[in-house]
Amino acid sequence: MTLLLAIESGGDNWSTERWRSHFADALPGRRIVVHGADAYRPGDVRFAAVWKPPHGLLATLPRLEVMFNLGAGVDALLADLSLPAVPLVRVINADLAQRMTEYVTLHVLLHHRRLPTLIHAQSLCQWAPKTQWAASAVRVGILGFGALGQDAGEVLVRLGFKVAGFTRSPKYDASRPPDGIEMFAGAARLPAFLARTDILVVLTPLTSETRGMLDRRLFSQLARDGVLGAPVLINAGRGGLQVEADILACLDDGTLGAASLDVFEREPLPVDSPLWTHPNVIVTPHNAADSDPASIALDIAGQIIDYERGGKLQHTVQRELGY
Ligand code: NDP
Ligand code: OXD
Repeated sequence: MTLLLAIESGGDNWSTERWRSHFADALPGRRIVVHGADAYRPGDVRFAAVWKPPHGLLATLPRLEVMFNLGAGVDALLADLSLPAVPLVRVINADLAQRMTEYVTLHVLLHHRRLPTLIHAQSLCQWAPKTQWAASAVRVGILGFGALGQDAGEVLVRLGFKVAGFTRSPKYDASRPPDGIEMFAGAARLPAFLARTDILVVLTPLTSETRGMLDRRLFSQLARDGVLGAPVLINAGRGGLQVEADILACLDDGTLGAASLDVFEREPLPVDSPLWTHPNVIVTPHNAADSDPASIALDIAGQIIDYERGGKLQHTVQRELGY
């Protein structure tokens, strides 16, 4: 079998040679070819491991059996309208969840503990203690309570926050929700979920349903009676979920108090975006949870070996839903 590796993206983490060497270790004796670097016959490729490959590339592989996306979100891949109709597997892995949980807890805690205000006071050499509330006084709502949201939710509960999770479809028996987490499901329950949320953590995929959902209409339904004074937005899902003009306007008129944004409508965030310099915004460059080549290559190798023995693929994407 030949596995084609096709990666087209910026950061150090996506160095093709780094990924190639982990795949070579995980699949000894198999042929691994890198798009753009190695010669290969398209008809030999049975598996492709990809991150934002050029549109049209996968359609040139007549014997392709499975596509493995090297991240959790498949929106960029599904935007390729020529994508072959073979199974698409995405990343669900403990390392990725751990990294996202670190990001989410870091940002929930820094807003809860008012760190931006304290750092600002330090820059002015001001000793300015601020009231610190108990975590139990703060209601965190995780919009998109999937593989990543659940992991973060468990840690936030352990830290003492009041946590709620929102899913598109009912996932949990109402009498047995995940430990300590209040569950909401379906569009009709979104207003109730938002109304009890002081810190909104967004971990939904980008689909035709979710595009642009983080707008003024949604922000104005968040709780107005929280101890933080105004609601906080943390978006580590996708930039296409958010309307940046609304975020800025809502920060300026107090509908939102602060935001931590890891993802943007355009990436890299253009240098002239007012988000860079807004005093109540923390910008991170889409690296809340990097894909780890060592563990992901091992997971994919395990799936390939199992699949060749007749096993069922895990974590396949429901293309009709877009995630
Ligand atoms: P999952 O598919 O496991 O979870 C997605 C959750 O979103 C599910 O609970 C799903 O509901 C819910 N959802 C889907 N559609 C809607 C909707 N229309 N309204 C409200 N909720 C909805 O994905 P993961 O947890 O693995 O990943 C989530 C996203 O995080 C990825 O799609 C990716 O975009 C982003 N990501 C960002 C990274 C970064 O570094 N910034 C790194 C990794 C991922 P249901 O349970 O009913 O299906
Ligand atoms: C992902 C990402 O979807 O890194 O995994 O954004």
